[in-house]
Amino acid sequence: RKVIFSAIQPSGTITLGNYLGALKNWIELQDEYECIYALADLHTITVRQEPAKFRRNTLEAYALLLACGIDPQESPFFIQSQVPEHAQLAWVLNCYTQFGELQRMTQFKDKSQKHPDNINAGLFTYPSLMAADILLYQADLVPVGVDQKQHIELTRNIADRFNGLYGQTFKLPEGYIPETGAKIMSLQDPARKMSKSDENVNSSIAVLDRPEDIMRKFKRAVTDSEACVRRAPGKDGVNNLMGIYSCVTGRTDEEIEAEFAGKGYGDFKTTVGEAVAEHLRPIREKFDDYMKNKDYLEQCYAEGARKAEVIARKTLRKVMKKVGFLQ
Ligand code: AQP
Repeated sequence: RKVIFSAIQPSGTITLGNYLGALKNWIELQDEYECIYALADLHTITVRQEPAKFRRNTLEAYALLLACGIDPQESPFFIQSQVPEHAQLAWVLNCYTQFGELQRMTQFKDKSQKHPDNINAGLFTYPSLMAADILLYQADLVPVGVDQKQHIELTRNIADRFNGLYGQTFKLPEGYIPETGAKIMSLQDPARKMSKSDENVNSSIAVLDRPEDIMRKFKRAVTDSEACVRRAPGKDGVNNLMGIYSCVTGRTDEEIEAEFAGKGYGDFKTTVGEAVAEHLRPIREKFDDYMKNKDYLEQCYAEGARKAEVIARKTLRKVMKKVGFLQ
C-alpha cells in the first residue's frame, strides 16, 4: 500500500483552513493508504512560544485530531519531538540543501516579515526539517494545503540530489492537494490565507469555535457590493465563502449559485455559517470527551512515537551509512 505522511504544527487554534485544506483529507485517506501523522512541534518553536501555552496547544491539537477522526490504531499518530530521528535526519539534510534554495521559500519570506525581530536559523531551515519528516517514512503522498506546495517540491529536490550522490535512498514524494479547500482565505481580508496565528479573531474560524461565534464571524465576513452570489475574478470574499460551503456540503459552484439566485449576502452568510457549525459540531463534542481522558491521550502518543520510530530509524540508519558515518 502507498504511504501517506503529513503533519500540522500545534502553533495555536486549528482553523477551518487547516481542516479543509489538510485534515479532512488525512481522515479520508486512512481507508485506502498506510497513513502516518504527526504534530510538528519542532517546527513550532521557529516562532517564540510561551512554554505552558505551547504544552497545552500540543495536547489540545492531539485531542482535536483524534476528534476529527484519526484512528491511532490504524495510523501511527505521534509528536515529532518524541521521535529524535527527525532532528537527526534534518541535520544531515541541511548539509545537502543550498542556502539559495531556502532563501527562495515564500513561507520564509512571509514569516520573516511577520516576525522581523526573530528571523532565526530554524525558521530558515524549516523546509529541510519538513523534508526529513516526509523522507523518513518513504512517503508517496503528502496531503497539504496549497501553501505547502513549494516545500514539497524542495523535499523532492533534496531527495533526488541525495539519491543521485549515494544511490536510491529516498522515495520522491508528491503533494496531495484538494480540489476545493486548498486555500481558505481570511474572512476579514480575503486576499490573505486564513491562518492560526492571525491576531484578528474574526478572520478565522477555529474548528472548536462555538456555533454562535461561527455565525457571528460569517455574518461579518467581508464580501463586495455586487450582492450576487457567483464565482468570479475579483470577488475574493464571495469566492472564499462559496469554496467553504462547497467543502462542507459537497455542492458544486453551479448548485450554490442556483441556490442563492435572487437572494442577498445576508441569507448566504447565514446558510454558510450554519452548514459549517453543523459540520464541526460532532468534532467539538468528541474533543471534549478526549480532553477528559488525558491518560488515554498520553498512551496514544507514546504508542504512536514507538511505532513511528521503528520506521524512522531504518531510514536514518541507511542514510548515516551511505554518508560515511562510522557505524
Ligand atoms: N488557509 C488555509 N487553507 C488551506 N489549507 C491550509 N493550511 C494552512 N492554512 C491553510 C494547511 O494546513 C496544514 C497545517 O499547516 P501548518 O500547521 O503547517 O501551518 P501553516 O501552513 O503555517 O498554517 P497556519 O494556520 O498559517 O499556521 P501559522 O499561523 O502558525 O503559520 C498544512 O497542510 C497547510 O497547507
